Amino acid sequence: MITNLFDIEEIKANYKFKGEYYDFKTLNQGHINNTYLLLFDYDGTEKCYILQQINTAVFKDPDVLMKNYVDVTEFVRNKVIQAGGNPKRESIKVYKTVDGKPYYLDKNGRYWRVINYIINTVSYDFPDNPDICRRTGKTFGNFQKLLADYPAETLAETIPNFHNTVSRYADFEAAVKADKVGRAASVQKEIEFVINRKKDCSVLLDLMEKGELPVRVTHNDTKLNNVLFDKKTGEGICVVDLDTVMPGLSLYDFGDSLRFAGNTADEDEKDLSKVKFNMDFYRAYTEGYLSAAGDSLNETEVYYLPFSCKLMTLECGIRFLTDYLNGDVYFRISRPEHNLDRCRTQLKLVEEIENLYLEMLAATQSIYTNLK
Ligand code: GN1
Ligand code: MG
Repeated sequence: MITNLFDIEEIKANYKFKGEYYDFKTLNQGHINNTYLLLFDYDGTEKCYILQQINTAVFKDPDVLMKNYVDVTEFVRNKVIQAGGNPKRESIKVYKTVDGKPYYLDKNGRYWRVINYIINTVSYDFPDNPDICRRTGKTFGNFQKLLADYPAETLAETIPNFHNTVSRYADFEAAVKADKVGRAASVQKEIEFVINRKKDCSVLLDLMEKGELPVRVTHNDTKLNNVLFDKKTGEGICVVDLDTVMPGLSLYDFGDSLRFAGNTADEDEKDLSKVKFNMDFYRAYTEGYLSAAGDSLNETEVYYLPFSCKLMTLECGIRFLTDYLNGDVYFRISRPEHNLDRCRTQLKLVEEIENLYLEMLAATQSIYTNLK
């Protein structure tokens, strides 16, 4: 069967799948890669694989990307084995092609990878209760710890300057100036909002330069739906979407995660009155995160946890606005003003975080002190 999405015969000929292929489902949760679930009948039982098309407009060097991806997933797998866990459920495995490659380049020049599908798990697009946040914080805290002794120098930057907020700001300024698709005049309010917060963009990088914030190996895309929870136990068992694992700051992961999990509304909600920052979710996430990673963080990292929520939300708002100004060339959109709607929720959330800032600082310090 040839769908316009992929040619299953070509994919099948290049991988050693178990069983007879019978169908696929589209699993497009993210804004970047295209993801499908391939279904096979293996002697009467269903066997599933994940097929992903790598977005080469975003990840420009698939060889570098897949080297990182394989190295990181194997590192995680070995750690899981060492800790007596179940690598099939707690780590990602990259299936090699018949010629032993970690990806398949199809006849149309598209890059594909096949990874394991972890059954009996659930992921969330919205945290229904603080406990989900606590478990997410714990899972990302553990992930941070697990990568603590990863040899960072062997890791390439799959997207250079990914969370470099100074360079994100410069890209935004350039997009405003170029005004490629003539949208700048209609988003003056959003542009002003960002310009007024230019100073925030250099705070963490300055601390990094001074050696007060250590460079670590981080995930860099810690959205709630990048954690798989065990259906039975409810525990976070596997962190997915590892394309952006690179050297970074722990605060990038913490802030980015709460940008998403702390928002009471969807990332693309049009009704901004629904967009609030949920302090109960913040407290629960922070408890989970610090219980897992707290003893490996320094005091500056802990002090800047609330600020990182503001900064990473601002960064994401800047990225959506920049993409809107550039004519929607980066994030997948499903309606004309999608990136603008996303940008607006993020900027509203920045304001909410600013208003709660002192409360967040106090909560963080008290959680940290209680854990010590
Ligand atoms: C993208 O692919 P996805 O949806 O997990 C983006 C993140 C953004 C996020 C915003 C490689 O993540 O950086 O925070 O959208 N990933 C990349 O929802 O740019
Ligand atoms: Mg994702």
